[in-house]
Amino acid sequence: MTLPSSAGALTAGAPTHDFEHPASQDTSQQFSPPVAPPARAANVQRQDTPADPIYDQSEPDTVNSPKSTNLYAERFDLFGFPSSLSANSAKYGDSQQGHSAGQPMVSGYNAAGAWKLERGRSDVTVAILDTGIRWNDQGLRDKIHLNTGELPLPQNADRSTCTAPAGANPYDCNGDGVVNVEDYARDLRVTAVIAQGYSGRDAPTPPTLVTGQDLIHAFGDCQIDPGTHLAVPGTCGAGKHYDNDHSGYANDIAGWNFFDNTNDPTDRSSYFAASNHGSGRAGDAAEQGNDGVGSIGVCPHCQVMPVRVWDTFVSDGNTFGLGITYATDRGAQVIEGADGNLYHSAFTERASQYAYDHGAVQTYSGDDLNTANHNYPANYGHAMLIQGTVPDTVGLGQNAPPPKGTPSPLSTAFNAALATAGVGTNAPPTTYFRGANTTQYGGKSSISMEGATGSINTGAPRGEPAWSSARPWITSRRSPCTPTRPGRSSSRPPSG
Ligand SMILES: [Ca+2]
Ligand SMILES: [Ca+2]
Ligand SMILES: [Ca+2]
Repeated sequence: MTLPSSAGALTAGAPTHDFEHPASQDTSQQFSPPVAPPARAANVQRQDTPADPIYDQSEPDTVNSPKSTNLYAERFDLFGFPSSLSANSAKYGDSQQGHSAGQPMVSGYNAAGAWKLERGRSDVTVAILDTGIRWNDQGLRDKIHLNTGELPLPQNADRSTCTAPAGANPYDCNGDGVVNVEDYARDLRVTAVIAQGYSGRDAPTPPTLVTGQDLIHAFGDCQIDPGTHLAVPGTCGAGKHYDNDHSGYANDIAGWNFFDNTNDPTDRSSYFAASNHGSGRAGDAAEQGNDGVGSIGVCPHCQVMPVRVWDTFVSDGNTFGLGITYATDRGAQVIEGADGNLYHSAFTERASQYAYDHGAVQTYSGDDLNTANHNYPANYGHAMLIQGTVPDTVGLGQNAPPPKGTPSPLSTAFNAALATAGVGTNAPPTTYFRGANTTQYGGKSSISMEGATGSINTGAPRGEPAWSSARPWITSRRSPCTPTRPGRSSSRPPSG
């Protein structure tokens, strides 16, 4: 398999292995917890760990900073090994599991093991059917899947059409093997929109960086010549709309907004608890990894297609179904909904069948908040229904000080004493398998895994089929036939 060049190439003088080029390809679960240096865990997953501060900040051998003393401050849900903060308190007790009885419980679902083999590809797209996307999210800004059928070829700073390297996608202006917003970084049509500014812009840091929202504002009214892939003069900014790729949705450059019926799926919610819900789940799946910032998604090289199906996480069923058909027709290999609706819709069931028939993996949240409701479309036959389980001590204990707080001499000394003693500020879990929903719901559950809510858990496993989709034996399942298009008008009403 050839990784995109953005995956990072080893350079002369650099170590011979790193997160992107792991020394080991052993994907198996590990039962040795991390240990404080200079000792070294007998655990390949503690080699070539990603440089994301939050990932393993509470383990004694982390190479990241800042450090924490609280299990719940790190991403132990991604571990395929026991956290050092639970290795002595949480052990497998089921004698039926002879291979692991008496061993420390593995704290996560082994994404760390999977990364030894696969970290994903930019041509694998996860559709996020949720509240939308924050365009300026540092870990997602350049991970948004772009519909090149609705975009003109990028230009150089002198307004000439950019020529991609031979053999590359013609939209890959910077030749890095990935088509994303960075290919428009020197395009004056885009930089002018950024410089002029517009209402509602999700400005990144620094604000001169290009976002998917900027491309929508620069090219969201353009007619694209299907032969030259250039914008037809006089069309951009004229307030008209063109369905250039005949998808049934006009100027759908970066996903679609079914709630407002526009081409701008900016993340918004009228319900405070759903604020940025879609962006959070997108991060769970595909947040940039090994970049020294924040956390890491399960499939860190995959892209996301934002599909805004509602403004909170309990949606209209038929609108959700429209999102499923859209994502399928746009070629998403994985369709995710960490949300859902409360009624059966024949249309949405057919939409779920349609996605299945075209080879798309569907992961939907089955229920949430320690409840036993039966969400749709998770109930349908081809969906992976995702639930959450939580450790028995979740919420008990916190950092001293909190991770973003200012350390005092007393708190620093307290944390140092705890670290020396090998304990954390959280109450030690005795099990990771306290059933939030598994004992209440029965046998429909496809995946029950650590995570405070079904929503969070649906965000994470959608990354897993994504990196699986990057493997040829999964990709080969995809139907070669051209899907039929939904019967939609080729024009959309103007936004706002
Ligand atoms: Ca590129
Ligand atoms: Ca279109
Ligand atoms: Ca990161």
